[in-house]
Amino acid sequence: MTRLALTDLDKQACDLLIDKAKKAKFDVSIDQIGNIFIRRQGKNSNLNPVLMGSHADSQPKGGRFDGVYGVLAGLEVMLSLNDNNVQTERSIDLAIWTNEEGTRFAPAMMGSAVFAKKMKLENALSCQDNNGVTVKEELERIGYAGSDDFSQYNPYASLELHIEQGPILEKHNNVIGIVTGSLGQKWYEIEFIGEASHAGTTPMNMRRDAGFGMARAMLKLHDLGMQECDMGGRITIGEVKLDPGSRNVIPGRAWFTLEIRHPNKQALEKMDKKIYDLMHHIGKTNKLDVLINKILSISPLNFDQKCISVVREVTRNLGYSHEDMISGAGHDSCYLNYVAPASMIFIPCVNGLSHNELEDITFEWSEAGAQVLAHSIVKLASHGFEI
Ligand code: HGY
Ligand code: MN
Ligand code: MN
Repeated sequence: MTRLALTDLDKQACDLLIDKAKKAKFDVSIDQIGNIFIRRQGKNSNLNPVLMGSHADSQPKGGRFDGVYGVLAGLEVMLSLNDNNVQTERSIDLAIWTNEEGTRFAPAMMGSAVFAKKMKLENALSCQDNNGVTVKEELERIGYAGSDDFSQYNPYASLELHIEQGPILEKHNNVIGIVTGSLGQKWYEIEFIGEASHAGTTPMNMRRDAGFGMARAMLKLHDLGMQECDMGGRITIGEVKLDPGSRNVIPGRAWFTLEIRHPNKQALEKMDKKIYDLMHHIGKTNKLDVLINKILSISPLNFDQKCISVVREVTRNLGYSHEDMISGAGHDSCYLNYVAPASMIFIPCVNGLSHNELEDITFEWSEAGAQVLAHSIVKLASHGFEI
């Protein structure tokens, strides 16, 4: 699956979802960053709606369930309420957040960040992909540059159903993860700048080799990640570019992405400081300039206790095995958590694998997640329920 944000495949998926929603007579709105809101009307339109949501975009060579499972389950919940003539007090909304993965256009969770006013719309619209194409140009090209104003939209509560993308639930033989919080994360783009020159004529001690500078940095960053391993810290380098990128030219520039994650805010800040110190030390000792651009910073967070208790009570009543857990992955709910009582529901994935074509779930897990989402959202939307 390679359904990158704002590509024709992303458009195709969203067109399909909107078509299903319109056939079921749900209202559909699209905001200026392309977030899609599908509404199933409740009895009392004066009350704030309850919100489900997730994303449709995937990683390159990613899985078929990350994000889109939560969207399809949300739509299935709304269609099942129609089939059973269930009228809820509050309207029920389903959001499809633009560019959750942040792989084509960094940073991640862009649509929900703009919605939660944690990223300026104009900054998001000006983000470029590797070919210099902007978010704005692509939204216009695929017809998702919406104009519906959601700046005053105030969800009563928000739930997101998602695959865990990790090994814990399957290992513990539990079907439902009651998600109580999420790791914090920071994203950087780092570049070492040396001097391109001939691979054959330049003696080793006269080089300013950005490539080997980056290699030294990568090893030191790996050590930093391993030091934090037992405390739940993580460090990943996902993309690397050498310039000019020729096998017989000493790289003059070496650019790479770096992301760090940690459950503890202080530890995350300490890792952040160590990264700057390390990179500048490597630059100095290897006669290289260093550019560090931090493009995302989200603190570790706790989801809303009331939302969590609704999910836990529903899961217990439905008899599904479950456990509390924090999310290693970032999700749109991390931003929703700033603007509404929010929490998440996880189901396992086979061998804990995600962001990989082998990502898979069982029908039983899929159904359990959808049932917990359905009963939780109906409870939150019911008459007299106070969060
Ligand atoms: O990277 C993440 O945590 C998410 O999958 N976008
Ligand atoms: Mn996801
Ligand atoms: Mn993902």
